[in-house]
This record gives sequence, C-alpha cells and structure tokens, in this order.
Amino acid sequence: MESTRNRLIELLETSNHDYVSGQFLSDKLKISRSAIWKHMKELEKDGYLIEGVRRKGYRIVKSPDKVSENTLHWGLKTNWLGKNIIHKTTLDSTQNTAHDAARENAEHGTIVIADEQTKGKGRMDRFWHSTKHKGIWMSIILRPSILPVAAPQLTLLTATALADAISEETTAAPKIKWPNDIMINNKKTAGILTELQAEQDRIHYVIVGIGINVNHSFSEIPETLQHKATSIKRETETEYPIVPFIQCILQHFEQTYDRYMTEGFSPIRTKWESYGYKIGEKIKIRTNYKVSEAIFRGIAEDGALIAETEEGIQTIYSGEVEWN
Ligand code: BT5
Repeated sequence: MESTRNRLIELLETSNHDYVSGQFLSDKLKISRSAIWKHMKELEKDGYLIEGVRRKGYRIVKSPDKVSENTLHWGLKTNWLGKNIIHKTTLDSTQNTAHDAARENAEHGTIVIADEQTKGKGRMDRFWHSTKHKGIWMSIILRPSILPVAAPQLTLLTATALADAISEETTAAPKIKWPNDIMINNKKTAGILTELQAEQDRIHYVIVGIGINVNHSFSEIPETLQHKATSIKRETETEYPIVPFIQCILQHFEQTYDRYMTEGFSPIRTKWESYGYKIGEKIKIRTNYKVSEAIFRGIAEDGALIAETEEGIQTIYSGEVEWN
C-alpha cells in the first residue's frame, strides 16, 4: 500500500505541476481508477492538496510540511544533491546511517535525515540534542576529489551555505563562529560535523552533518544549554515551515559546493568572512599551555583561523580558541 502511494506521488511529481490522467496512473500502477481515487483521498488526509479535474486528471497543488522523501523531492531545485534521500522518523544519529550507506556505495549527494536523533553527535564525541520535529538533523554524503587536508574547507563552505539559507528563509542575522557553529544573537543555533573516511592522499567519502535548531520554543531548548543555545524561532518569534527550509539549504549547499569545485576556496572565504563572528574583535588563543590575547583577523586560504597576537600573526588549525 505504502509503496503504491509513493509511486503515485512520484508520478504526480514528475508531471511538473501538470495534470496526470487517471487512466495513465491506473495503467502505470496496475490498479483500478477507483483505487486511484481512494489513494488521492488518503493523500489529502496526509496534508496533500490535490486537484482533480474531469477529463484532465489529477495534480498536486501543495504538499504537506512534513518531512518525507516525497515532500522533499517535490519542488527541489538541485541538480545532484538530494536525488537520493533516506528519511527516518527516529535514528540514533544520521551520521551513523550515512556512514553505513556510504560503505554500501550510496551515491554522491545522498541525504540522510531524521525527525529526531536519540544519540546525535557533536565533535569529539560530544552530544547533540535533536528534539523531534523541532529542527533539521541531516547528513550529506559526498565523494569529493580533493585531498584529505582540504576537508576542513568543507565545514567552512557548509557554514556559508547555512548562513545564506538562514538569511534567505528567515529574518535572523546569522554569524559563523569558526570553525563549525552558526550563531544568532551570540547563541549557537546550528552546528556542523564533518567526518571523513580517507587514506593519506585520497578521500573515500565525507559525511557532512548539519544540525539546526529551528522551531524550538525557549522551554524546548535543553535547560543545560539555555544560556548558550537558541533556535531561529526564539530569536525571530516566527515559526518556519521545515520542508522549504531544507530545500533552500540543499540549493545553497549545492551552489556553494559547485563553486568551490570550479573556483576553489577563495570566493567561499570572502563569503565566509562576510558572516564571520567576532572578526576584528578580541579572542584568546591557547598555545603550549599559554593563553594569549589576540585579535581575530579572518581566515586563511586553507581555512585556518588568523589571529594577531603580540608576537605577530598566527594561524590556528583547531580548537584552541576562546571566544569570551
Ligand atoms: C557540533 O559539535 O556543533 C556539531 C553538531 C552536528 C549535529 C548534526 S545533527 C545531524 C548530524 N547527525 C549527528 O549525529 N550529528 C550531526 P560541537 O562543536 O562539538 O558542539 C557540541 C556542543 O554543542 C555540545 O557539547 C553542547 O554544548 C552544544 N549543543 C548540543 N546540542 C545542541 C543544540 N541542539 N543546539 C545548540 N548547542 C548544542
């Protein structure tokens, strides 16, 4: 039943908003026209708005704001990203499912997305809270032909794509905190986790994990994080439809990634710096058990953080930065 329904939606979607005749659907699905009609009624119960016109057929006018492979495909304007979508109601972590899929040769651009995660992962085995239906919890499988040392640039390009999408879909003003956080009003709204499977000079695949707090009210943000985490709804006092938001992220991600592959990191870097959190401001750098005051100057061509200390310019590659 479920797969006939999915096939039916696929057939309606490929018509590109045009009518599809009941006869065509019944031939393709090998079920009667009255069975087609019953399926249409069921789709309406699921939130689809379907128009049926005599002698013309059916067309989808609106799909529901409920994440599924079908709703995400409908109206998705990407060329290669999200052609293959794995959606589950609950997963421990979309990263784990994405690794499994990648090992089984899932294609470049495959998306794994869940309504909730029970063991969402941050960097260094930290926990990522992923409340059901409140945010976007997804992983993208990529097979880039870049050297493993360039992989951190993928985190930075993902952050610019997210900042672009948040700016387009919402009234928030996102800032990117190096290397992997999106901040709104000085609080963390999204995080990125880039994991790779690689040899010294070759990447087998990369999984880019994206977690965004979208529609949490204040009390739905875990109490232990309320001082430093937020949601887009909380900052803008608006609730956002989730399906178009995800589609917008995928479109920006694809554009940014394609640009990176053709033009290199330079244009990404400029864009990144336009969203950079605390550029020109004081930060602290921890090196060899010493903490020094510095000014955050921007990012280098390879994605490293550039800090100006009393001893001169330093480039920082990972985690030794204090922002407060
Ligand atoms: C990150 O790590 O920010 C990467 C988060 C990536 C999550 C996505 S969701 C889809 C995919 N599947 C996964 O399992 N993961 C990815 P990090 O920089 O290490 O930050 C983790 C820290 O952020 C935690 O230790 C908390 O302090 C805080 N945190 C946890 N959940 C949060 C949330 N929902 N919003 C804001 N901050 C959070």
